[in-house]
Amino acid sequence: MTNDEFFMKYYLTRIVAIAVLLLTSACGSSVIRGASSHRGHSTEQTHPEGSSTTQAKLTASTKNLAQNQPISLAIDIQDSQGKAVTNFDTFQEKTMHLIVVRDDLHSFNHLHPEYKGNGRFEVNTTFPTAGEYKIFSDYKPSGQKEQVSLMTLNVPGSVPLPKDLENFNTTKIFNDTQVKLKLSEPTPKTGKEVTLTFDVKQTANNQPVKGLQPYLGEKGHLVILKSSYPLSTSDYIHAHALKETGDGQIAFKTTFPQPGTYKLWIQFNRDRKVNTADFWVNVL
Ligand SMILES: [Cu+2]
Repeated sequence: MTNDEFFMKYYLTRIVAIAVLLLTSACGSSVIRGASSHRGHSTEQTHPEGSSTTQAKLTASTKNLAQNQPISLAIDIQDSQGKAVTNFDTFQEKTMHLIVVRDDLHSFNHLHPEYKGNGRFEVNTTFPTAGEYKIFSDYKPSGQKEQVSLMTLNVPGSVPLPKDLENFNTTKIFNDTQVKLKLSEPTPKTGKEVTLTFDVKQTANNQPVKGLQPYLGEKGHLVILKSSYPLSTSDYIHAHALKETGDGQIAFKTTFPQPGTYKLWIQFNRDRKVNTADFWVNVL
């Protein structure tokens, strides 16, 4: 088989797979239902999917998804009977936090869909590469606990090879900012609380960055996902920053629910620009 033939066959396989997907989803539209469950990994394991109280329904503005193509996503939050959930509490300054990752955790996006009423949220975005994306929507129906619903969206096309192999560097440098991760335990253990401290310094003089501005009401935001296939809501941890930390320090306490490899994305606001640094951590 020549290269051209190989790629033609590859694309045809993809197209057929997507056609099947569209045909099997309701009414031929790209609507995918996501199961939901209470946030928090500890309750997660004791509550099977069946105990969901709300669900998220995803509708993409086009059936012809492609990488780097602007797309609008609508997310409808419904109760277990399919009736719209209409009232939401704000937390961390937003009514919904949307974490979009490619299933291999190579791509990360944190969005805030706008509430349009009648249970519907909308957001515009693009998907940087082809692949299977998992969308975690984090929201709080009024008077209820924070909920996490999971949706899936497939973006067809050829998947590029990773630019570099994942590394476990504890220092990340971008432009004039350096972020160093320190763990209270060199190798965290399942079920044992660990403190994660991120030191944010200026690359030029190695001095702590002073006066980090709040990002969504906190000094920083941390999303943690366990590398799994398929990803599920039990792999998702949204940690809250500790209040009392020094200049350029953002700290979190968390507990890893299972052994495995986790990816961490720390987001913070330096000079009105949100920076994202990612790290991998092994948990025994
Ligand atoms: Cu958010």
